[in-house]
Amino acid sequence: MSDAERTFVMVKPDGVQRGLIGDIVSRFEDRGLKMVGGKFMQIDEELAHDHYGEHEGKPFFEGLVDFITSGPVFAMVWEGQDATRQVRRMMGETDPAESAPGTIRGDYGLDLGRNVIHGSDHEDEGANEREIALFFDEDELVDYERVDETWLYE
Ligand code: IDP
Repeated sequence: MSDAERTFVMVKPDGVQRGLIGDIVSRFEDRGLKMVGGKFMQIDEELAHDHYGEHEGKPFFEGLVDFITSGPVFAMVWEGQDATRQVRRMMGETDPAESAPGTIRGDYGLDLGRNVIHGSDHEDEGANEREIALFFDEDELVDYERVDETWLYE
């Protein structure tokens, strides 16, 4: 495999409440990505501010923090070739209304403030590693081989 990398993904509170965890995990599994970390958890104010710090001061920031701390999330780390960019492609655009059918946000959302899923931004160098470190300790990530790996990569 070339370009193997890890990326941070999270089913947001709306996705958890709507029972979409299983479907979202299946999509990444079916694609051939490998889950190497997973944590069902509640985000507190401090973590919300750390995670979304780049948006502090924007008009939607307080609403975003309220939303992301409003209920449990399912935080994950997925590994695979070009994982960060491929997850973003599978997610669709930030606004579900602009997301193509077939993408996660395009299939499950209509509103910008309820877009079901977060994935590290592939255009922000190092965002994946930063976000993984924010949510997971190193010993919570598991190294293993999937049985189909030789059939997924040339
Ligand atoms: P991303 O989640 O696609 O990476 P970002 O621009 O990093 O998009 O924004 C983070 C999150 O903030 C979005 O997923 C969305 O939930 C929320 N958000 C972004 N822009 C707006 C807005 O204009 N109104 C309300 N919520 C927004």
